[in-house]
Amino acid sequence: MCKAKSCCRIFVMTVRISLPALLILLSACTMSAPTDQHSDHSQMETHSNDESTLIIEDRSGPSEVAFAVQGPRGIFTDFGISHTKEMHLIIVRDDLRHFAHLHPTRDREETWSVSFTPPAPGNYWMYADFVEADATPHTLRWERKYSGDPEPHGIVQDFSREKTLDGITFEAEKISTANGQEFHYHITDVTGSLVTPEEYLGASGHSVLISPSGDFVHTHPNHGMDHGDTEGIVFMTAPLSDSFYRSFTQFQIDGVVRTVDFDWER
Ligand SMILES: [Cu+2]
Repeated sequence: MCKAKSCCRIFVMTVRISLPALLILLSACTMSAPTDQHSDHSQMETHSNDESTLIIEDRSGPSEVAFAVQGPRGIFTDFGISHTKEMHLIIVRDDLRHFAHLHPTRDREETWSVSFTPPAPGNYWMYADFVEADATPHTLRWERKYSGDPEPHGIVQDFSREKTLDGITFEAEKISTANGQEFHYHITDVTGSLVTPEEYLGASGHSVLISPSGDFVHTHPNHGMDHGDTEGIVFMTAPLSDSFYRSFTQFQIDGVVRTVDFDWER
C-alpha cells in the first residue's frame, strides 16, 4: 500500500505505453489517496514513447490547473504548435461524465495555467497534449482529486446514435476497416439541412476517445471541411486497444463550440 501521500498525487505518463502499470499503482493507492485538491510541487517519473523523459510538475491552485513540463535538463520549453496552440489540456472525470478541452497559457516561470473548477467532485484525469518544436507528440497524464461527494458516479453506457444540442442534430456511426475504425458524423439543423462546421483550432472537428482505463486517442477529420458527400465528417483511428470508449467530439457551429459524446464498443 501507499505510505507516501505523494505517491498517488501525480501520475505522469505517456498514455499508451504504461497504462497497466498505472492501473496497478492506482488500484493500490486509491483507498489512501489524499482528497485535497491542492498539490505540492511534486513530480514523478514518466515513460515516454520517444526515449525522452518529460514529466508534469503540478502547480495547481484551488480554482486553476497549473503545471510545468520538466525534462531531463530542467523545465522543458521547446514547444511546437499543434492545432493552433502550444498546449491542449483535456480534463475528464474518471467515469467519463465530465469533459473539458482547455488551452492553458504559459507565464515567465514556464507555468502553464488555466482556470478550472470541476463541475462535480471526483477524480479527474488531466492530459497535457502538445508537440515539441520538431513535432514529436506527447500526451502526459496526471490526476487531480477534487474532494466532496461525487454524487451520481460510475459509467452509464449510452449507445444512442443521435443526439440533439440546441436544435442541432448529430448522428454518428462507426465503421470498422482493415486499418482501424472510422467514425462518421452527420450534422443537421432543425430544417434537416446539412450543417458544415466552421474551422476550429485548424480542423473541422476534434474528437477525443477515452476508455474507462484512461486510454486516450485524439483524432481529426480526414478530409478537411468536406461535408457535402454522403460519408459525412470522418474521423479515423488505428485499431482501439480497449473494449469500450466514449468519444467527446467538438465542432464549432455558429461561433459556438459544441461537444457531443457517443459511446462505442470496439
Ligand atoms: Cu484536436
